[in-house]
Formats: sequence, structure tokens, C-alpha cells
Amino acid sequence: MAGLPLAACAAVAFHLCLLAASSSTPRLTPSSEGRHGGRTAYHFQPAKNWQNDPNGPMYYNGIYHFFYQYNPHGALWDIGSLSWGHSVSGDLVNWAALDNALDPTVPFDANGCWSGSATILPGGTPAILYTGIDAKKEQVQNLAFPKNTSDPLLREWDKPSYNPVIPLPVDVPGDKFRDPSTAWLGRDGLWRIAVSAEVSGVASTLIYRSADFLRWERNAVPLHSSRAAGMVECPDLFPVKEHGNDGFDTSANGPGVRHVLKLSVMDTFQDYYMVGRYDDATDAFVLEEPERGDDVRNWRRLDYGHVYASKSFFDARKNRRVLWAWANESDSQADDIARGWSGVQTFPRKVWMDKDGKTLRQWPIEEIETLRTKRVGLQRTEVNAGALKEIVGVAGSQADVKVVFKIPSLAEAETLDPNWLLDPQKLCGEKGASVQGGIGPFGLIVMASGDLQEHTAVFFRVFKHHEKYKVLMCTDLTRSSTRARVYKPPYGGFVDIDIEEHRSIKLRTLIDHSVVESFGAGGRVCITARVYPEHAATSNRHLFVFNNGTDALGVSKLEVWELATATVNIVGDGDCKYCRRRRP
Ligand code: DQQ
Repeated sequence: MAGLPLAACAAVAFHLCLLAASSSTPRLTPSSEGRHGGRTAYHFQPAKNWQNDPNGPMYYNGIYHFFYQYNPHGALWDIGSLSWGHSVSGDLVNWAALDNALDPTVPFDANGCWSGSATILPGGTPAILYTGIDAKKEQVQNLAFPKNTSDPLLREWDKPSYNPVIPLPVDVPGDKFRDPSTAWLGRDGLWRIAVSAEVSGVASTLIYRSADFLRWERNAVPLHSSRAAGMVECPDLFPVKEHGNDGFDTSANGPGVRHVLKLSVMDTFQDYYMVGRYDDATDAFVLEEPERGDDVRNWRRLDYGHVYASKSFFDARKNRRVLWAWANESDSQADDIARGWSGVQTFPRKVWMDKDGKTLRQWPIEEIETLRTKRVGLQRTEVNAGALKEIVGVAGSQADVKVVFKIPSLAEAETLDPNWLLDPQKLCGEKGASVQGGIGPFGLIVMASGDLQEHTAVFFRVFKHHEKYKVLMCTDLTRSSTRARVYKPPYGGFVDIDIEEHRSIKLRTLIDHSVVESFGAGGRVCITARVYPEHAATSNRHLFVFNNGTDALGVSKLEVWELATATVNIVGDGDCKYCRRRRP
């Protein structure tokens, strides 16, 4: 059974297990081999070419389906060529590639099958709603159904000829009407979806209602609108528990339920969210933090790094909500073409609402543990001021790192200039890992060359602010690569925790060649970065804890697991018949 761990096979429908396991590609142990040009080992990527937004994730009849914006013809986004790539999995870690689910073939999607969502209808039929770029190059919303629901892999999808089910409204420009959300049922028995549009120059999240999923009527009042934000995309409205971290089906509402509205803002290329109360009698969404206003750019950031167009789904298998997001490349298009691929997905994250009622918590799904191999750890140790401590014994290019820092005293915290509160990203830029502070910077140095000429730092820094303390979390890419044409902005956000009370803070970082995906304070702040170290192809990647503050710092616990390579859309073997069809 090369290619799929036995544990995963036990959890997966047998045919799917065979499909993935039929790959003759051996399960690699972590090494530099086979991961050329930053190709990842356990993040979702198609075998080649361009991918962007996650589309229509769902759990159906014991199998996870993942669709994604895919250009089958090359490594760049191409306005007229987008298809829905399709892969299936038994465990959200190992994936088998199928043929595209949707290609631009008919007048209502002749110029591209753009983003959308999947909904499982009562009776169990899955339905896809997606944006078609029609023959007139206008955006319309289309429906697709599996050709054969008894095919457990749902390989072929039918686009009924009555499409589009939602034509372009007269008050919306032809290029600003897209990205239908997963549908939810109101208590009146009507389906609702959210669709992004620009209406008379205002970025709007429209609600459409339907009794039969075929005929859709637009509500007069949008769910949300913002004059300031420019076009928003990929709306996601989902329920979260007031207490606890289990998930809810998308239609859940009533006592104990809050909702999260996530929007992707084109201007900033960032995802933002707000917790609120959604009333399905009026289709109104009332913000939990009205002081942040309607301008989505003032809402909470889903991830302070380089991710966009996220989408969640309810995983009935494990009663949780799981979120995916696209992490674009940060190097040049010429590099993408040379590599032959572009774009990864973040590792699937479980999401729930923090007990503060405002913050989303995000955490890698527990299945990542099936990839863990070698472990090294530290217990109750100190890192002196200005010191680095190397963690040896694990390959630093495919790892899951968890560390708990202990702050003995806050006396040396630097004073926060209030202007910095508005721009944590800029603050991270001005006070990077190499700028000595009072409490911090302290954290991890990852993907480092032996001489540290190249490295990426993920760190915290504690400031004093009006007799209270503010914790900043940053990813510093300044030295992440010596290559030219790499986008290396500072990334960072403030972490909402009471450091005075806890005197400790946790950091978890997933390292996967060109991905450094970090979760601060139990997933209250996430920062995903793409890195392209030159040394990666030729030497080992080192891993350190560091402290560039003025006092010694405690590390109560540190655990690092080397991660094995998952089977993700492997092509090139002789056996995987579904993969073979995608060979050139
Ligand atoms: N990507 C899709 C659109 C969506 C955008 C096209 C967001 O449907 O608005 O590839 O990245």
C-alpha cells in the first residue's frame, strides 16, 4: 500500500483508498528530494498548473471533495480558461486527482467557470452553484449536478440547459457579479445564498432566495454593503457555536448560534470577517462590533499573511467547520512559468468562535498528526537575551512546531506609540526580528541556511500601553530569500490576550518548503507566508528558537515533529487511472 498510510485507509471508503494507494510513488520521508522549486509536501496542490480559490468543499457519502479554480493550460491565471479542478480524499490529507468537474464548454460559461460553492440538498443530492463567464463575457450564476449520484467519486457533472439560474441584474456591471456561497435554509423553508456584486458603485453582498433551488429571487436589501471597500468577493456566511468548538451545518440558527460573515476584498487582496447576529426572518446581519463600521477593511483579518478567497464547509464526519484558503505565490510570473505550477491551499483549518464572542480561532485539523514521524522536544528551558537555540534532529523543511514561551517579567516592555495600533503590519516592518526590544522579539527562526544568511522569523513582541500590555505577532520575511523578484512585505497583527495574567504565549508553525503557516495564541492570530530560500535546494534547513529581548525568556515546552509527505494529486505513475487522464 505505497502512497497512503494504513491509518488513513481504515478511515476511507475502500475504492478511494485503492485509488490513492495505487500510486506507485513511494511515500517520501522528508528530504530535499522531489520538492523542487518550493513544491509542498502536505499542502494541497494540483500536479501542475495554476490554482486559486477553493471551491465547493464538501463531505459526501464518506468522501471529502475539494474543487478549486484551476487553469488546465498553464501556470498563470487566465481570465477565459478557468475550470473547476476536482480531488477526493478520505482524510483531508491525502488526495487523489480526478478529471475537472467543470470546464468552460457552454454559452453560459463559455469564458470560464469561476468560483462557487456546493450544497447538499435534502435527500442527499449535492448541487454546485458557480459563476459562469458567459459568451458575452458577463457574469451569471449557474447550477450543476452530478451526472450519476451512485458514482461515489462524483466524477462527472451536468450543467442543465436552463442555466443561468441567476442572470446578470440590470443594476450590476457585467464584470462584478460572482461567487455564490453555500446555500442555507431559512426557517421559512426557503433557500438563501449570498452573491457578491457591485450595485451602483457600492460593494454589496446580495441575498437570493429560492423555494426549489432553481428559481432565485433577489432581496431588496443586501446582507451587507460598503461604499468604501471596492469590490468584495467570495462571501461566506456560516454559523458558529456561542460556546464550544464543534461546528454547525450551514443552515443552523436559533439560540446558542452566532454567525460569521467573511468577505474577500479585491483592493487589499485580504480576507476579513466579523461575528454577528443573522436573523433569517429579515435576512439582516448585525455586527457584534459595530464600532468597526461597514468598511470591511476595518474588520478582523482572517490571516495576516498571504491568503485570499477562503471558504468553509461543515464536516459532518467530525462535526466541525473546516476552512480552506488560497495562498498565492510571492515570486514572479516568470518563476511560476518556469516551475509549471502556481498556488497552494492552506492546510485545512478547524474554525470556531473564541469565548470572547468576537474572534475566530483557527487550528490545523487533527489529521495532520497522521503525518508525524520523528519528534524532538525541549522542556522548561531558557533562551538568554540575544540568544538562538538550534533544534536538531528533525528535518526543518517539513515540520509541525509547537512552542510555549514563558515571560518571567514584563518590566522591560517597550512603550507603544498609539499610532502603531492602526498599522501592526508597518510596526512589524519597523521592528523586525533583528531589532532588539524589551520583551521580544522572541519566537522561531525557520527555513534557515546554516550561515543564517537566509531565514524566516515568526515572533512576538510585547509592548506596554496605558498600564496594559499589547502583544504583536509578526512574520519577518526580510531574509527569507536572497532571490530577486520575491515579494517580502512585513506581516503582523495584535494578539488579543491578557499577557499580564497568563505570562505565557503559544506559537504553532507548520513548515512545508515554501509555506510557513503560523498560529499564535491557540489560533487567534494566523499568518501564512510563502518563502523561497535559495539554499533550500542544496543544504539543510535549520530551525531555532530565538530571543532578541533584553531579559532571558522561558520555553516551558517545545515539540517538533517531522512530517511525512502526503499523497497529494500524484501524477507520473503507471497505475493511477484517474490521474493518467490528466497527463499532457
Ligand atoms: N477568483 C475567481 C472569482 C473570484 C476571484 C476567479 C477571487 O470568481 O471572485 O478565478 O480570487
